[in-house]
Amino acid sequence: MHEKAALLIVDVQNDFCPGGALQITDGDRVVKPTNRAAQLFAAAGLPVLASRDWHPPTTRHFRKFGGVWPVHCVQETQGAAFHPALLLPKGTIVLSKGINPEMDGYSAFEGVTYDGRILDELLQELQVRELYICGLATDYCVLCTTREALRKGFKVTVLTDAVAGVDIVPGESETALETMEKAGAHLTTVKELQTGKHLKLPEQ
Ligand code: VGL
Repeated sequence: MHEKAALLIVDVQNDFCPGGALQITDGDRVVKPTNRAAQLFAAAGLPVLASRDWHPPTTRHFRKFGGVWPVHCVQETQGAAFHPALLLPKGTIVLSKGINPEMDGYSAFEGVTYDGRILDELLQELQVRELYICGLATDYCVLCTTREALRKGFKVTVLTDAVAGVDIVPGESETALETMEKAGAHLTTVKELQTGKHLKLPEQ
């Protein structure tokens, strides 16, 4: 069976970008390379998936209810919307996560589609065994998603020029990339993807 790759864009949302409730200093830097990666995957006929943090107003994830984070990415708010310059190709599968008020929802594998489907099931159906991961934040959701994908046996490549981190402690994003690499993830860049050496068109 032909096993194919998919692009998984993690949480490129307003609240994680400059001006947002949990802003990453240069979070919006990922938008352009992410758009380029999405275009490449779409042109190759490969699936593009995009997760979004999608919290209820009351969740233990937020500081005021016992968690560590300021209120961010509350369902249906502007802060939870994808960055306005993010271009998701037609057919992009959106996964909403962090819906359970008892859980942080860091990993995209906790996400569900509009019609309630989960990532595991979708990837199996799409015959995807390889994930290219980019987005926000390197040291939280990208890290957790990557680790979970590796645990589940996916081949994982992280696009290092299309990720940015919270870095509450300076250097955490760098450490997160090292952790991902040690756990078995490959690191490359969108720039490198554009050379065409990585993506093969799916077999017809
Ligand atoms: C994230 C911190 C809190 C992320 C989400 O998307 O990486 N980080 N909630």
